[in-house]
Amino acid sequence: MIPALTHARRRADLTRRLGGRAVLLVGTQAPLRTSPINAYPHRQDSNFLYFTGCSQPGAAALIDAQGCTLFLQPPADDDELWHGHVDTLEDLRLRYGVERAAALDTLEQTCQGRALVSLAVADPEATRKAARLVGRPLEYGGDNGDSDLADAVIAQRRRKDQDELSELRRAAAATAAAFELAMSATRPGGNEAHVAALFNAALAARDCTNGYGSIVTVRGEVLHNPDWTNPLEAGQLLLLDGGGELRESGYGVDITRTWPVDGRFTGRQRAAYQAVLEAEEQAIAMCRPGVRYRDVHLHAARVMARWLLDEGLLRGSLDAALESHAAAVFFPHGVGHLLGLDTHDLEQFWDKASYAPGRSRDPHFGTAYLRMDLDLEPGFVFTIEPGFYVVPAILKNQELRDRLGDLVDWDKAAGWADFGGIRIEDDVLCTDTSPEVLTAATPKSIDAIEALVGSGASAWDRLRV
Ligand SMILES: [Mn+2]
Repeated sequence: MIPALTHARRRADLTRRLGGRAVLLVGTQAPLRTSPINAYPHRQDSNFLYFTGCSQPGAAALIDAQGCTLFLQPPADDDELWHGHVDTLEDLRLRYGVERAAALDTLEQTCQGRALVSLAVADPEATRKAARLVGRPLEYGGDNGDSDLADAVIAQRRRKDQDELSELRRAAAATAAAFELAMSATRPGGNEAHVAALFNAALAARDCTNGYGSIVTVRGEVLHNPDWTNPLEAGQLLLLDGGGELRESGYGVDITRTWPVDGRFTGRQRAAYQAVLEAEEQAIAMCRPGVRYRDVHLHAARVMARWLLDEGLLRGSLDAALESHAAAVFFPHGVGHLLGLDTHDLEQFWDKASYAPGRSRDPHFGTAYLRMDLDLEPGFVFTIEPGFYVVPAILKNQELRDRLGDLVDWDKAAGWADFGGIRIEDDVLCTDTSPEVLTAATPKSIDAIEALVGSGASAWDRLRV
């Protein structure tokens, strides 16, 4: 839980950064699933949570040198019948530690004639409302409004404070337990959905939701495979990319592990796993203040390229492999991204939040997907997640085949068809000295994984239909 005093300190910092300009923040509404009574679970906008801690759908906040007014939907007469105890506005004012709490229908009048800055949110209707109140268009997915406000929010949220780190550590502990349950239950038979259900159950038992749709798949080469329909068979690798998000504060982690369905890595799987693990650990060890994140990515790609050359999947010299970005054929994404209240933290501001001024995306296949290129600072939290994938769409991509030619042994790569994918992902805090791996408790070594997978099948047995 983030204390109300911390939210107050963040608001004071924001006001200071903006030279006293007044900020209007609007919260999101839950998107409807079928009708107003059947909405999707609501998750409040991350900036709104960061400055208020208030998760009430549709709330708004006015922050200026006089403090903060929260605008909230007052309870309806029959709310108590349907929802049990209902807080009064004064209860909520005290809970969130704000100077004033007011009924939502007074927002419009309060904003009238005032010079305000605001931000777009992921809910188009809420964004339209904010735009109307500040008298300017707001567009989601870039500056989102006033660029000074965006800069201030980015500067504040990018460096995690002690309260945020303790939330991330709690989410990491819950997620480690969920991975242990998922690994211990995995064995041939059943399908991906069974593992996903256990993973989610373990998170729910620890006051967490999923920060994003878990990827639970034996087709790990499909990078964002959202389905859980494949049967689990001996000899396959199962990739799980998932993270618990704390219900109250919204902080969550992002972890990937890959393990053999039958609990034993084959020779080929073991070699590939060790290469990815080596790339991941070396990349993590580099994460110190002042280091350019792109160099961390390139180093991970170098470790992978060396192994790919040893394995014969790439040909020629290491220099030629690096210069041509040939390793991206098997490691086609970036090494990671910022993490915090959002799984891809601050991604609503796109590269403004995660690329340093003057830097932009590299045009090369692979590096083009690098989501971050900042010089690391203490307090930054981000993922490190190299991988190895055998992706049919890449292997048959004629443009890549023409460009890379003999640098890739395409025939040999064809012999790896059906390998799937391996990704290993941890969440890392840059400190003044060595990096801290916030997610270190989730089993990762080959020995730990082989000891755990299939070791506790009873929950699994009951779940199988
Ligand atoms: Mn990730």
